[in-house]
Amino acid sequence: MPFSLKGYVPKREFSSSNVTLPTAPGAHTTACAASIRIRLRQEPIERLAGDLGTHPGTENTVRVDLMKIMLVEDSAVEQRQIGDYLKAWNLEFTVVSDGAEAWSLLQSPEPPGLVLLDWMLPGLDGIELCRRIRTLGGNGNYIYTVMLTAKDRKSHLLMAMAAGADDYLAKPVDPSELRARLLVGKRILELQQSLRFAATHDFLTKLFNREEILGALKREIARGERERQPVTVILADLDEFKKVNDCLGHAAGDSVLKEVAERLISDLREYDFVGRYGGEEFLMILPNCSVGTGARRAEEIRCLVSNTPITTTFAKVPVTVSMGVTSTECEGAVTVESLLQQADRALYAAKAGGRNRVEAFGLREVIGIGSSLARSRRRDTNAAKFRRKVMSQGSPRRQETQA
Ligand code: GH3
Ligand code: MG
Ligand code: MG
Ligand code: MG
Repeated sequence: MPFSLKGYVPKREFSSSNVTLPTAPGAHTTACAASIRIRLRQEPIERLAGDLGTHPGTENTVRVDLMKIMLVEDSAVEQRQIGDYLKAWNLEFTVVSDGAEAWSLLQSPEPPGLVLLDWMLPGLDGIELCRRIRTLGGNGNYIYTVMLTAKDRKSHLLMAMAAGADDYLAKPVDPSELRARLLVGKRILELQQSLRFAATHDFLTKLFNREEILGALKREIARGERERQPVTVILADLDEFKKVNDCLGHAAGDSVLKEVAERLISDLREYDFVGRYGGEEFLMILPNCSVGTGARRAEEIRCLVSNTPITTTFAKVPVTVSMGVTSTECEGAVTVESLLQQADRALYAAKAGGRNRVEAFGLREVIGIGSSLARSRRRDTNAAKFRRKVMSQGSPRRQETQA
């Protein structure tokens, strides 16, 4: 996410503090009443020797802090012992001594990836907490749960697994066994994250896919309503893109799509969203942005896409884009469908008006892009001439045909 450069998952930062774990029985009561957050230098996981070390992260994503660990344990002795192991391995962790408090932290927007969970706890016990953890996951993040307990009968093991635990570790905790459990947890979390990324992102451009960008739009409309802030939507469509494929081949077309995606991302703010809406269509969402500002932003993006030709294996391809802009401020019921319909109509007007231009739904005069339209048309003519020239010279298909 939180890409969120929208389209990705945001990187989290943790507060840095040196926290002394409680040393005497009872001392933890105060120290752990609030969760203890520990950040161990700058490189929390990466410096772990080998096995628990780096995980690759997917291109264009920002890693979620998969191995941020929460230790839920009410015994000061166990807290210190397990805490010492985690510290020695340079892992980032939080200690909580009460089941109810752990539950409230687990429901936060950025919960830990892995929970080491004691069975017997004040407030909620570990089994109940485990059951509740399995009701979470609406945001797609899996929480890997390892139950820690002195109970060692097979029936206990079964009970923990049935409640939703992923693994089980007998107390007193042996460091090698703990490390082994963490390794498995890390592997499962990485796998889960890569599956989630694949399910929510476009394979080629690594932007949000259609379903995900529409989900983001729905959420942003609701947020805008709550906060009484406008949300602007930009629908962008590459001009005459079919010709790129026809003349230079599909691979060149793919390179163009990837580069355009990069250019779109580079011009957006951290809290904007961009996704691949269809073949050569992109949808951008600009929260807290009026339609006038949105149209000016679209114009900036249009220039960024068209100003420099895109280098592909076969040729440099001049690319232009047309855009339709609308916002929740515009007339009409504000729904995902109505906004998309308005953006689509504005985009259609941009295409009909000669391409390589921005049209805003119902606000053409107000946003004052009239002067840029003349420039757009001139550029469009130049770009079209250039494109024709490139296509006629650089086309591998044409060369194949001629041969
Ligand atoms: P217009 O200016 O009217 O939008 O013209 P256009 O050629 O861009 O539009 P049209 O809808 O005729 O063609 C869109 C093309 O986009 C056709 C399709 O082959 C191509 N396309 C869609 N998805 C991909 C893709 O993933 N890779 C490549 N290389 N081409 C794609
Ligand atoms: Mg206990
Ligand atoms: Mg299209
Ligand atoms: Mg097109």
